[in-house]
Amino acid sequence: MIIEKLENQERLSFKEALSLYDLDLFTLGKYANKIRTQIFERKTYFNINRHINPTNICKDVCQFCAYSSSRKNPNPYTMSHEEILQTVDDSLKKEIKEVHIVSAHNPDTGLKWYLDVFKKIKDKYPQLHVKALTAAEIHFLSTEYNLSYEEIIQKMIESGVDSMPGGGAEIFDEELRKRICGGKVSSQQWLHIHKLWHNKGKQSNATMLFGHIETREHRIDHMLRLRDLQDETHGFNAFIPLVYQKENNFLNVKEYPTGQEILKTFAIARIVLDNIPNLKAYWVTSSIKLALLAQEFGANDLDGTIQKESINSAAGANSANGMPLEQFVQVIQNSGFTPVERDSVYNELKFY
Ligand code: V47
Repeated sequence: MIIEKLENQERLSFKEALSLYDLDLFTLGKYANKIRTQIFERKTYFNINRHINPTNICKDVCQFCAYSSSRKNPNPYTMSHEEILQTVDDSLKKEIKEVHIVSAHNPDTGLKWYLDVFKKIKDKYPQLHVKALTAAEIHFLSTEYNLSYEEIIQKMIESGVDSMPGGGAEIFDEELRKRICGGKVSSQQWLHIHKLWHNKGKQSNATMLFGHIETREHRIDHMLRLRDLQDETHGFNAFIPLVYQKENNFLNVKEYPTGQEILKTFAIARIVLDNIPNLKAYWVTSSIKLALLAQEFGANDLDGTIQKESINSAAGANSANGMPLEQFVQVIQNSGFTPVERDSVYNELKFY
């Protein structure tokens, strides 16, 4: 019986995990929250960070993407290193501890443009954590410049990249992946790149894009592939379910997933991913209100203040300017949780 397994916190099979969706929301929430509370009590983690998206010119075509300039967004741009450094400089006034740098796959900039900026940031601000280059970008750089994944990873480490973000995972099912983002990094390659990164003793995150044309089966399959890799490497810090935003792209999805479906997916992730410690409700895609509610359904992390966000706001999310620190702390407190500022690898820095 599934309830017995939940009571005993036993590991679930594919079929059992899928059957969790048939439970009512509160039963599911009760078990997810029990696990969350055992590990984190009422603490909710966040960091003071800055997202930078240095170019939107992309040789790949993802149906869900509204950010790429080759799609419906007509404003191509590429930032110079000086502009990126100036952005970091400005953000430091707001006491950021992390820069999260993710770009499109721009074939015109050259490899140095992608990599040298990390070294420049690190030389100038050695205390800053650089989270940069998704597995999709690493695959792009590897094919574009005829280098192995290992070589790109070595260059990232030499340039000062501290950790890898979880982007580009989308949905691992190969058939579906072909339909929504055929041509870019495959599921196998995405997982392999993270494994290579973990084998260097480094940490990363993992995302899942849901609420578009995937099924519940696809989501469970996605989570189980991550659970398998995590058993091997233990390198994933956080799992981040990204709620699909439907504006300005080419994936014709009329309906938005319900709040219930989103919360169930968070709760199931907390239960199924028994080896990934942190479950991040990325408020940018779930909305802040649902992210705060997700704290009761297994989520223990709300990402951060962000300051500026281009990828999801291009697709309709209300996140273009991030959220001021005071407000961020206050909404977490008002929702009955204790905001805890963390660093990028989940050391606790400050309790509010
Ligand atoms: O990989 C693109 C997604 C991701 C849409 O590692 C969309 O801490 C929703 O990966 N609707 C980039 N999502 C963001 C990302 C991320 C965010 C926060 C924290 C971390 C982390 C990683 O955004 C892309 C893609 O999966 N995305 N378009 C869309 N229409």
